[in-house]
Amino acid sequence: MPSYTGSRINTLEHVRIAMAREEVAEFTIESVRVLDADETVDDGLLPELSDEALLDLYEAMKRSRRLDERAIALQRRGELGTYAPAIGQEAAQVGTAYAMADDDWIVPSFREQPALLVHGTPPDRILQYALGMEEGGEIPGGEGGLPPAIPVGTQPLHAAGIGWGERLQGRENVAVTYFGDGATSEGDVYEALNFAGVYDAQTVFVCQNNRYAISTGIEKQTAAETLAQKAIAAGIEGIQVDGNDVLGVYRVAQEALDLARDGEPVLIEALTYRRSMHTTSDDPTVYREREEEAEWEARDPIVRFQVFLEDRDLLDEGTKAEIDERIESELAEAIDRAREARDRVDPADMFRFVYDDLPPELEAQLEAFEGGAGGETDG
Ligand SMILES: Cc1ncc(C[n+]2csc(CCOP(=O)(O)OP(=O)(O)O)c2C)c(N)n1
Repeated sequence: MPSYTGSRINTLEHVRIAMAREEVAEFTIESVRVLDADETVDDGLLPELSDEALLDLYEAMKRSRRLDERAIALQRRGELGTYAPAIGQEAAQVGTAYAMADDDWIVPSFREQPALLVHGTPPDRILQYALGMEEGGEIPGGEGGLPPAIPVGTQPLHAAGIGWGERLQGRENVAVTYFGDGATSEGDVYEALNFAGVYDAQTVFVCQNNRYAISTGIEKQTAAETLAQKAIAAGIEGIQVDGNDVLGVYRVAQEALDLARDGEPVLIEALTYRRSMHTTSDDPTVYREREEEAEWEARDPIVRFQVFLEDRDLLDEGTKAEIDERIESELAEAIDRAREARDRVDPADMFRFVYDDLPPELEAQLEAFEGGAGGETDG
């Protein structure tokens, strides 16, 4: 009778060796990259995209980057609430969203500016969301997407349900949902993958492994080698892609969307890096090294793609300036529209639509607010 202390491990190993075992399942996870950080291109994998489409991808990434930069500045001036920049993650999102059809569903978390812009949400809506306005969560046209989800890991379940609903209705649309590496530690994400597998949901799960969940590094998130392999237990396809390579991401997303339209859900792990703060309330300098940030700056998805376009004579100084000017004027107009929308809102609305009868403490806050106390309540 083996004792439980000291000899436990040996005993288990002994049992393993003694058992006759049969291999019942085997799997591999593949990783895709078309455009390397050193600008090597795998021509065989290049997606079929016109020159115009390639420039579109570039402009979409730059538009999102500039929106983030302007939003951070607005937040610092006290004009916006908390804002979560996607700086560094543009390729992972633009590449996937660009492969979607207009009437596919986008099911975002809270850092999805690049994907939302590509899927047709105007920048002023995104700013309105950060202004605390419910209209900011609307998808233009009223369908084809859900508002941002702040509770981590919840929205993949919604996407699995939507993807199943599309299948039940005999339609071809796919639900594409975005979440982070941290979200994969939430049970909801496994439930979503599992449900999608069982019910052949028309869903693509895009996990942006940006290496951080606020200050928690990826090494504390999982003992698994990849996040893509989390698909295996759910019986669905899992694939990894260099998330800073917009061409690779687009290529993988195209295939994933095709599979999902046929009722085969896919989990994509896009390897990327959150180059900026978690949100405007965060200071990454307290938990990560400058050297690490510098390494990823060199792998920036926009710079990498810009060099590719320049090498192929698709982008010169004139075109770059045109793109920058267009983005600046679009964003200036969007900021004006967001400010106008904000000025039309009565801030006391926040007290009006949750309760039929306001609880006493909120009643007191409302009175203080309307009495011009400027929010100085004890709530
Ligand atoms: C259920 C839940 N727990 C905790 C939080 C607080 N929180 C907000 S973002 C975040 C980290 C999310 O990390 P990840 O999923 O990797 O996404 P990323 O922020 O990197 O895009 C946490 C813990 C939350 N919003 N919801």
